[in-house]
Amino acid sequence: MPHPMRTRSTSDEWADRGAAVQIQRETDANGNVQIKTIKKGVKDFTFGRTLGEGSFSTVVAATDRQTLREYAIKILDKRHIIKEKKVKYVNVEKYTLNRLGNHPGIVRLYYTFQDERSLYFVLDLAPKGELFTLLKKLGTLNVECTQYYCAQLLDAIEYMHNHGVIHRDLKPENILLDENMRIKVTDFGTAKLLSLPKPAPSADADPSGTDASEPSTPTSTITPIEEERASSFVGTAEYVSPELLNDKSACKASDLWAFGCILFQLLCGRPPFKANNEYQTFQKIIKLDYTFPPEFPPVAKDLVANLLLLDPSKRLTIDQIKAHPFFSGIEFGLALWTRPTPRLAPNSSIPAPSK
Ligand code: CKG
Repeated sequence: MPHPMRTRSTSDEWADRGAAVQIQRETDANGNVQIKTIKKGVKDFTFGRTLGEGSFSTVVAATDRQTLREYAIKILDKRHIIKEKKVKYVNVEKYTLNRLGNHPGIVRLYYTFQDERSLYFVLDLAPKGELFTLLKKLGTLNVECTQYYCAQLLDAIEYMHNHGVIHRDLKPENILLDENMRIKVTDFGTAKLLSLPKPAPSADADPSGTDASEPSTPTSTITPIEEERASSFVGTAEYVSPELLNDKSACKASDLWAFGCILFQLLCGRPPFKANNEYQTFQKIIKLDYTFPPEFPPVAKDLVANLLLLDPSKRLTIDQIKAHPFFSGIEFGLALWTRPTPRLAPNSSIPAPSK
């Protein structure tokens, strides 16, 4: 006989069961710590315009009814994900976003909840859209703007890598802009999660030593995902690294290859490797077949040339990139996220590609 509760499964009941719970500590005027439990579900948001659509998800702008704060909510179709065997990918995205919750240049995950049909990821809204759209509008970016956006991107990549995440699909379409025109990296659906070294036990640590946001046995749970994905193409043709094409393996330096492609593209309006179809683009990548326009700034040329190297171990490291003359005068760290955004302007010495 079916359990009486299970036959009574209404949408409302689901919205409650699937609500996300966030514990917030607040200190009152007397210095006493108050523990507040915040429960969020579908009913707490007003859903607005669609920002993007993928094969398994739709991203919409939404407003928290109580605080009036705006978010982007990614709505994933549970039946479709299960049917297409993509459950692991959704989990990887959630674990990754949970790991990367505290960087100004990375879209932050605030809550996840579900109802009968869908999973919901409540994320930072980046209201100014894609860096790619800005680039299309201006044609190219001048050196000052390129330095600014590339320094922010490098800072975000460093944070990801330090937290055991390889993005694997960095491209201008996945770099969004917040209300101050600063970057927010998004789309961790194809990220690779690396096992993190176990932190040394501290006095206030959870005695179980586990992180509720990730499986408690990272090696057994995460490794099969890495192996399985290493054998299939991940990423976007123009930014994919030669090691992924040749050995089907991605490493941290693969994100720095994509970084080099993006730097090139911001300055001259087109990616370094582009052909009429994916196959020809891949051929160009594995042959390192690209050229700089004659007007390309020599100092940027030196940086790109030392990133677009077939052997990932020969590419500059993040510390070497920061110390490169292209970034001279740039203060990395928090200052990058508080300094004013430069006036957005194209690179007048490089002709914009024809539209
Ligand atoms: O996670 C995602 N797949 C995702 C997110 C995260 N997709 N989008 C929509 C855009 C992604 C890049 N390509 C175009 C669609 C988002 C997203 N978008 C925005 N803010 C936050 C997120 C969270 N903002 C946009 C504003 C204007 C146009 C497009 C996006």
